[in-house]
Amino acid sequence: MKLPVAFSAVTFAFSLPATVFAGSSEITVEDAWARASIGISRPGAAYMTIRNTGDEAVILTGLSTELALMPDIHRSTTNEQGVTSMSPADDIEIPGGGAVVLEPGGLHAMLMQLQRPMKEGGSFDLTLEFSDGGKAQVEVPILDIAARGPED
Ligand SMILES: [Cu+2]
Repeated sequence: MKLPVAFSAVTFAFSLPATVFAGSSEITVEDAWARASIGISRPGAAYMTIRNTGDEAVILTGLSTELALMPDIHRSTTNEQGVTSMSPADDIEIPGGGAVVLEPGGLHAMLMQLQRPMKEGGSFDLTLEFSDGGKAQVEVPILDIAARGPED
């Protein structure tokens, strides 16, 4: 499923194709999804594929959303003992012609300090910020609490 993204807050009210011009490169966001939350005491997470169809690398530097006061990009890792932990990821480079996948067990958009529960069937807007000043806004559908991947 491709979701619409838009270049800036000025234009996001319009329905645009799933392409954003982040400086010299073209970024598309595909297959965004999130799980429903039980409440707001635990952080939520969102997943997606960020594709760079341009020639030059673009660096994802941050996130913003009205849903959470502290959104951040995290990376989960599992050590040799099988213990999984996560920590803030450094800037994420999306190479020209490449893609970065945010998925359970790996990179994810961590949504800390939720402002409201994430209810199945709802959605929220998430803005990706890039090093060249470009922004991509994606509407993230909220799937059921046990979802493992995006809907077709
Ligand atoms: Cu996390």
